[in-house]
Amino acid sequence: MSETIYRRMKDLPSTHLLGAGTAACAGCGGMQALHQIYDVFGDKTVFINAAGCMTLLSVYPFTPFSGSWLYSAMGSAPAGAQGVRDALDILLAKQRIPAEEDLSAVVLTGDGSAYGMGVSATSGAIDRNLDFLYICYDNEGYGNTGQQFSSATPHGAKTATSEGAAGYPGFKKDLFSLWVANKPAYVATVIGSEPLDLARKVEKAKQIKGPRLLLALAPCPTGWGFDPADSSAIGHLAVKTGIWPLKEYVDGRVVHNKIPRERLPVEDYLQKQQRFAHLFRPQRNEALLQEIQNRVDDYWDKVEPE
Ligand SMILES: Cc1ncc(C[n+]2csc(CCOP(=O)(O)OP(=O)(O)O)c2C)c(N)n1
Ligand code: SF4
Repeated sequence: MSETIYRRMKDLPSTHLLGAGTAACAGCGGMQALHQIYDVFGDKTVFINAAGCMTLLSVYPFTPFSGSWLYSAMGSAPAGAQGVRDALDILLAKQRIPAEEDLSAVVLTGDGSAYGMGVSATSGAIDRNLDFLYICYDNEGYGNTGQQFSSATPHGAKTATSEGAAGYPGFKKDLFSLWVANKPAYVATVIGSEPLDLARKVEKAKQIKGPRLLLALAPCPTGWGFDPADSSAIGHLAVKTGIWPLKEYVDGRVVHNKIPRERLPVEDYLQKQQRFAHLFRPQRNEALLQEIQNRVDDYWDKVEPE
């Protein structure tokens, strides 16, 4: 399996398979990841895209996708991928299309679908060992409808449906572990601000068959409250503070790809976003800040050095 074709930034493709001029917000971290994933994965794809920010990309008769695209309901994109896969397999078996015209079924959803409404359809697809790639751009809320909380919202964040001094009372669901528990073919976390790590993982996912997840943290200027120009900086801080571990599950084991030797304090990441402003003003919420830090520390304490 080729893992080393992306050694330096200049090895990355600059094909720009996803066209410009879309309706996405400036500085969208989800778009940043999607551009890069698409360029490495290639356009022999059918995107099955559940309702969310990215469904605004294709508005008939315009589309930025150079391959195919299909709209689905929020909870049913993996079921849609099954239909697409079956249709392609039937066409191939009947020799109605030649083998080189085969396409990959690629699910594209936000966290609202991936962590919540779509979990049942995802579970079924993994049980059936469906050959598909699932891309989740995780902006930690229902972004397209105004950033209501989702099962991916971090503890303490302000959302449209969780305001006040303590923010969201729940805890971000561990989708990575949820997938891993189902023993799929491949699972990886990525982020657009780490393009080499992302490209290596997409290349790996491309060469594997079966259910595969690319889980991309998607810094969202609109929903998180930061300047669009800071999107990559926020992404770097998510990794350097240990909030977003870069890891993959392949061949039955979880590997961390970048273990931050000296992690920055989580508040370096939190204080740059309006959704956490109530933790710092009018006075610091020391207990909640410490709780968030402790949770990150506990995570990394359990990670074996590679
Ligand atoms: C069953 C259902 N409920 C509500 C909606 C309205 N809706 C459209 S997009 C959206 C938000 C989706 O959130 P997420 O999956 O996180 O994607 P994002 O908007 O963040 O891209 C909602 C609630 C819908 N389309 N279908
Ligand atoms: S709301 Fe957030 S995730 Fe959606 S397009 Fe805008 S920046 Fe991207």
